[in-house]
Amino acid sequence: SISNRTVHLLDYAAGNVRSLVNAVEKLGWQVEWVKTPEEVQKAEILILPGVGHFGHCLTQFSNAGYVEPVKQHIASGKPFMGICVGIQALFEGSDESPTVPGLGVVKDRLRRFRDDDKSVPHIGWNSANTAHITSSGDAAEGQSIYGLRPDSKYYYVHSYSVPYRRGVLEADGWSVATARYGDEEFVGAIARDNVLATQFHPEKSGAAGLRVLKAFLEGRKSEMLPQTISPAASKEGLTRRIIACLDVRTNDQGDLVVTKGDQYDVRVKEGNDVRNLGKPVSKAQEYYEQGADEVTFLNITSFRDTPLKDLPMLEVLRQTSATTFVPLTIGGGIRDTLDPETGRTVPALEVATLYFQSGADKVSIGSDAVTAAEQYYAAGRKLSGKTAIETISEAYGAQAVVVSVDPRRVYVSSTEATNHHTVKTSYTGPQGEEYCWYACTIKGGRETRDLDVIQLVTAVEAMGAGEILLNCIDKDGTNSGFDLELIRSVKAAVKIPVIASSGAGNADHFAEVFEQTNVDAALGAGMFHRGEWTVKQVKEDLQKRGLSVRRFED
Ligand code: 1PR
Repeated sequence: SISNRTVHLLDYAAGNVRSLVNAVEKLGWQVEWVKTPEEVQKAEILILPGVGHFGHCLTQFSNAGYVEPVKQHIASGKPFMGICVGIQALFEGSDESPTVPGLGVVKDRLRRFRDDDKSVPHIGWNSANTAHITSSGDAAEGQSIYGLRPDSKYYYVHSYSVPYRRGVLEADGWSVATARYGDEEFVGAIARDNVLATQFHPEKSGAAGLRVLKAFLEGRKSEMLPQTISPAASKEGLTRRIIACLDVRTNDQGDLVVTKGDQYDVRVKEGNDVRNLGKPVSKAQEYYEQGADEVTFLNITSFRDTPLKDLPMLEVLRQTSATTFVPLTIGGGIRDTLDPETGRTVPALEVATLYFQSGADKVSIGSDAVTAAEQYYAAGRKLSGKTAIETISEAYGAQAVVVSVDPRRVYVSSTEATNHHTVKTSYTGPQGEEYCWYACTIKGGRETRDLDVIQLVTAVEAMGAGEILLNCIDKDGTNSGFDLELIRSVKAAVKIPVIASSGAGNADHFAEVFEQTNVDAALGAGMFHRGEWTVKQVKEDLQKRGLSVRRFED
């Protein structure tokens, strides 16, 4: 018998569904899994999650025989919710995989965002604006669908979307919530009768997202907005993303602690202990409550341990994803790995899957990306199809793969002194050199390679990486601000989003990097761990300067 608070999730090897389970359970509902097409009919409320590649997901979905049973569920009038690829599946198809049909429940198709004026994938917090629903008379003034609010922000991570054409889906009876990215207005969510579908991830959208999930589970399709909220309140567009980063390693007693390097040296001067700045799970929760838009864990001793033995790191993710409802990135040790217990080499894709199943939304690849890029150039810019970036991106989508770059400045007297991509710098070198290039390093900066950051980011973009985490060893831990010259040169070289990292010491540094470069996100570590600043204070400061940030919602 089904207790009246059971919801069924259709699990077809999508990405991180653990967070969705955690969100549903936090709202007081219990999750049952649908594992076969026959089991679909026992579902009263059915949620179709989905992360990653449209073609990959829909092919698995239809090969497993789910198309008809899911269409019957929708036709039966029982509640149905699609999330991310789960909304895309409802359409007729996507340019991402032109030969793979969608369910065709909604008459329209998905197109790729243009990347001539903005980064693609579209990653971050944007609107799901229902304001025009009331203006078109579909609903009374101030009415909303499923708790969506015009001034709330929701977490999106996708490269394909349905362009919004006013009145078209509405003519088919759909209510449409929209968002704007650059000059493209697109569909953020749709609702009709028993169906709600969201391009954003409600389980990753903090309190605003949980509000939508709760309204769906409780069948509250439309409700009046609180008086304090006027549809005009919606501030269009993607907010500036502020990320809190926790460098994590085992201390000499074997406990996982949050630490922080000083130009990558994490040992404190006196006593030589590993700097211990707290417990990973509680620090992540603290930053979530301060309004961090994402949390990143970097397991900085990973090149010693094998991730399979990194059960503590998997446990940290399981615990964090139970209470922190914003995207989680995990880095450190994502590569083909020899498991000493079995003597078997575990492919990077299997290692990444362990992390996704534990609650990670993105994996970050550092050293292995440098090795892959060196092989890419050695093979004459030919893709092998076997790298960690390619295999994980193919299975989980580009947006699930971050490449973490650990560059250090190499000063040269002139541009002719090296074949590498140089920048003219305002911070002259020790002998007054006016040019420098940025050399990639591996093993946490312990080994410098003859590969520059432009070569690296160009290669990994070609392999299907979805985002660059751009650190800088010279700036790391200095509280002197980000390396704007490095950031501008990388932003000019790739179309995928870039996260500025290393050197942040105060809110001015965040304002500076957003005002003086077109970087997509900015990350802080030490300044937050040492309690000098909270994420909330940084965001309030940016707000005062007129920069769009997501306000924290309880
Ligand atoms: O090479 O795939 O196993 O990944 C290792 C990961 O660990 C990489 O992402 C690498 O950047 C990171 N890492 C390795 N060693 C260190 C170290 O510090 N000894 N952390 C390290 C590098 C970069 C950021 C840092 C920012 C901001 N730290 O994590 O938080 O620089 O710091 P700040 O705001 O305090 O200046 P793999």
